[in-house]
Amino acid sequence: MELPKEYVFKYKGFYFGRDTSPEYLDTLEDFEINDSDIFLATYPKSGTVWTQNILSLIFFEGHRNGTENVENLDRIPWLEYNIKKKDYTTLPSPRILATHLPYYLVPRGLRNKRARIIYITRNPKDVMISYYHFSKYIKTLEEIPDLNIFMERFLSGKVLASSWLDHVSGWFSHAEDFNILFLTYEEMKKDLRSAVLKICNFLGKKLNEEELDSVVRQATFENMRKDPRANYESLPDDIVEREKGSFLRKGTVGDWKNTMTVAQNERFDKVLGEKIKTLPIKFIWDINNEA
Ligand code: PPS
Repeated sequence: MELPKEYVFKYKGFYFGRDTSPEYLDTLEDFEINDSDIFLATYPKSGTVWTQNILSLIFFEGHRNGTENVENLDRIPWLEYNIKKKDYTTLPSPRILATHLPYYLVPRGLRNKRARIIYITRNPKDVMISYYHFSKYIKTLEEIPDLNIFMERFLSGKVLASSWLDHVSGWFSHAEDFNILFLTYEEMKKDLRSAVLKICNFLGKKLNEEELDSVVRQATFENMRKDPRANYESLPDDIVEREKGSFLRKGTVGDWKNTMTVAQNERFDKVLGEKIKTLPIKFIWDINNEA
């Protein structure tokens, strides 16, 4: 089954949304990489917007102290969705770009291992539930109100960004080709300060205690929700269905338990359970129960 063409198209085996084109994607292999570049790579709904804000707070003093009012979408734009048709060569250094690309479609220059990549994973049940709600909120995604149907799409990779498992296992099994730091949404949730420090260490950025406190405070779910630079609420009405949700929805670990039935959970485990165990990640499925 192929997906409706008005929402997505397939390029080199991967589903993209209509905010990009095959012609633009063709250029990305040769997208010129600077040694100072930073890429934030994720499968959708894994903590991209959160980490975008953390990186903005770490690197842009004006963002941290509130003297600059630049939205994260402009600060850290999407590589493959150049929505505002910006010239990315003019971004201030270090350039920071977000991407949902699989490892095999990123610019070739990243393989010289000088530019840095941060890859965030999240337990796939929470990813799926977050994605399910998101598809109702975003008009450019096909809305699938029935979770059973959405789950089958998700499990078979018939969604924008294709298979969660292929994305995660691809990046992990090719980690040696890149200069990459892996983090999980759940570790950020459990101890944000340590996660911010890990990011700073990886990126060679030194913050004093006060600056670190400020990053952590402004990157909490509650504070980000209130921050117009970080909450994506300025997206236009032709993209979002405001009454149906928000980008920062719940921000918790284990929300899948509130939504999936026992049967749905069993079905999920039947398809992905054994495969997940082959990944080098110890997923946390519920913040109160790490088994
Ligand atoms: S996207 O559309 O791919 O860019 O989505 P992404 O940003 O990767 O993931 C969205 C989920 O991340 C949650 N989020 C946060 N959780 C905790 N703390 C903070 N600060 C935070 N910011 C964003 C967001 O709420 C989405 O998860 P759900 O479960 O839907 O709430």
